[in-house]
Amino acid sequence: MRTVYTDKHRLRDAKIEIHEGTIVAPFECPRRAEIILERVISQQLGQVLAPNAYGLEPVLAVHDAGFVQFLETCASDWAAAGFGGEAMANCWPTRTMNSPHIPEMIEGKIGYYALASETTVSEGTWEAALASKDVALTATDLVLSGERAAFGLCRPPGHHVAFDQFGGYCFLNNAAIAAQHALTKGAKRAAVLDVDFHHGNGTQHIFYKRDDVLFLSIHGDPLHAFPHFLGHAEEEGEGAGHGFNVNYPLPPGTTYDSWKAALNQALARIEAYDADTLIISLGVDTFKEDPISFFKLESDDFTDYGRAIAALNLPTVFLLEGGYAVEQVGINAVNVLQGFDQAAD
Ligand code: OKP
Ligand code: ZN
Repeated sequence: MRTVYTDKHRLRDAKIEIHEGTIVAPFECPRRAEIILERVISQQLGQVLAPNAYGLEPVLAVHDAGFVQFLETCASDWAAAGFGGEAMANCWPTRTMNSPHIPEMIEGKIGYYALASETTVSEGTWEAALASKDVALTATDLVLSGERAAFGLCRPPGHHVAFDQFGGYCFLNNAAIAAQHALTKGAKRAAVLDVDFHHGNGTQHIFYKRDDVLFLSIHGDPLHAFPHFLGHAEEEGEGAGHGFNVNYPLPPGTTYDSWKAALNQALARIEAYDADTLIISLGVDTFKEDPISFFKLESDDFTDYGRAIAALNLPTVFLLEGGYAVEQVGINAVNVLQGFDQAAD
């Protein structure tokens, strides 16, 4: 399959992350994408092409305009306020402080639009996020125009971003933007299958009341893992969307056997839904050596589940999400894609 990539991802190059009580270099770093690109090339997965520019229309189809405006000016507003370092939230409208007012001061505003504090907004972040959604949309258009599958090598990732909140290393929800784009272009039933270690809370939130996007996520139980507050099995969708949100939370130490059992259930649900377009939120932080996750997948397991996904026989868009065992993310991500290509007709 073909890969969509641009080195504009490098513009997202934050220097700090708050992690377990200390300030560390971000796990979500430019090297991740470069290693995956190197592996795509060395394995001759297929042609690598640059993204087209889509502008903001497909973004505003799933995200709040005020939120998008905030992201665009956040880093410069932070600097203009005289603050140093990178923009970060330290105060939120929590359960006891609900009000319709959006703060004007950047310190309050970033708290309003953030769902976590580990992720700073650095200079260049917005341009990188825009390029990342262009990668996702270009890969989606390859599939909509008849290719069996495509790989959007997105960076920064996207699945934690809700209608109007960013966090978890993500700024725009690439998978949600791609799914909505497919529907806008004529698809009737899109499925988003999120195999990243972390629950795709943002994608769930965006499509929670809808039945034209089936969302399924296999992830570390939120009682034990980020994003901590969403991703439980009883979250099944609301209104018309009831039954179209499916979560498979799994416990610490989960190995491939039980992970694959959840995947098989998810694949059966996608078949029953009769999806016409499949988007995979492809995080490879399920790997046993991932530094921030607790599943135990081996590199060969990624190949195996790539084959299983191909057996659905659906036009399939793979979009990169997480994966932080930097030296192995290339092998693991490309294993999924090669497994898929082996089994695809
Ligand atoms: C992004 B993606 C580490 C806790 C984790 C944020 C994790 C974001 C993961 N201190 N904090 O889903 O891979
Ligand atoms: Zn993740």
